[in-house]
Amino acid sequence: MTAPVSEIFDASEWSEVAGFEALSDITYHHSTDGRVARVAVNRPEVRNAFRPRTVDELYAALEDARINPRIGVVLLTGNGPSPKDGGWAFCSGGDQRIRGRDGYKYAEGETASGIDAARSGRLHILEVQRLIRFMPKVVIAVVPGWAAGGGHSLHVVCDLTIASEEHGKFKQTDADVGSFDAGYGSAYFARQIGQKNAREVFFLAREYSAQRAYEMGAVNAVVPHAELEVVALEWAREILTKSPTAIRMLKFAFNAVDDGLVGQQVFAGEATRLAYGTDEAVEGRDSFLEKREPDWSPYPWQF
Ligand code: S0N
Repeated sequence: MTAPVSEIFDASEWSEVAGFEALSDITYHHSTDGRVARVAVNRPEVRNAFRPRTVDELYAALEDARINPRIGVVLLTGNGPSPKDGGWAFCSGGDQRIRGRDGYKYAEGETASGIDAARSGRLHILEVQRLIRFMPKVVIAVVPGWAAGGGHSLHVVCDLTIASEEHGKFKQTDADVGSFDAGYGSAYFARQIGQKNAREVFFLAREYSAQRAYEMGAVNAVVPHAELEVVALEWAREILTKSPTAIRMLKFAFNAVDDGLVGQQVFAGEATRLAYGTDEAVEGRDSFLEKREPDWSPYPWQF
C-alpha cells in the first residue's frame, strides 16, 4: 500500500522502508541510494499534532534510522497540506483532544478509568527528543508550516532547521495551554537564541515567521516552499560527503556542554571506541589474555 505523502514530496527520490508498511500516523522513507531517511508526521488535518501512537511510530522509525549504518542524515518533517483548509504544519505538539488530567490517553476513546496505569501520563515524546539528540547522525527539521508547542520543541532539538519561506511559522504555545517543556524545548532553546529571545517566545507565545526565526538564530535557512525538500536533500547529500566519525564526534562535542554527565558519557564512549582501535589498547587487552605485563614501550607519552 502506498501511503499518502506530502504535496512537496518528490516520490522519485524516495522508497518506502520494508517492515514499516503498517504506519498510520507517520510516513517513513529512505532516499533511493539508502543514505538519507525521511520521517514525516502524517496528520495534516490537526496540523500534525502527535498522539501516543504517533510518538511510538516516530520512535520506531528514528531508531531504525539510527541503527542503519548506511543512513547518515535524517530529515524530520510534516506532510501536508491539510485536506480541510490547505494549512501546512511541521508539528503542532501534543494532540490536545486526548490530553487528560492523567496525561495523554494512550488510545482515542480510552476513558480515564480505562487507562493503563503503567502508561498513564507518560510523556514519551521526550524519548523521541533524546533519540534525536543522541543519535550519531545529523537530524534536520524540515519545517513546511507550523512548528508549535511540542512541535516547536522537536525542531529545537534537531541539529539543523530549514523552513518554508511562505508557510514556515513558529509559536511556543505551551503557556497558552498549561503545558511546559522545561528541558531542551526551553532551556536548550535559550542556549540557541539567547535568554531574552527565548523568554519572549515562551512568555508571549507570539507567532514568528520563518524569516524572524532565522534572524533570531533558531533557523539555518529559509527557502521557497516548493524547494523545501529539494534543499533539505541537498544539505543532507553535502553532509554525507563528510567523515562520519568527524560528524559523530562533532555532534557529541556540541551536545556535551549542555548535557552534563550524560553528555560526557556519550562523548567518552565514542572516545573509548576510537581508542579500542589503536595498537596500544590492543596491547593492553592481549597482555591480560596472555597473562603477561603489558609492553607500552612503542607508545610515547605524547604532547
Ligand atoms: C498550530 C496552530 C497555531 C495553527 O493555527 P491555525 O493555522 O489557525 O489552525 P487551527 O485552525 O488552529 O488548526 C487546524 C485544525 O487542527 C487542530 N489542531 C491544531 N493543533 C492541534 C493540537 N495540538 N491538538 C489537537 N488538534 C489540533 C485544530 O483544532 C483544528 O481542528 P478543526 O479543523 O477540527 O477545528 C494552532 O492550531 C495551535 O495553536 N495549535 C495548538 C498548539 C498547542 O498548543 N500544542 C500543544 C502544546 N503542548 C505540547 O505540545 C505539550 C506536549 C509536549 O511536547 C511535551 C513537552 C514536554 C513535556 C511533555 C510533553 C508532552 O508530551 O505532553
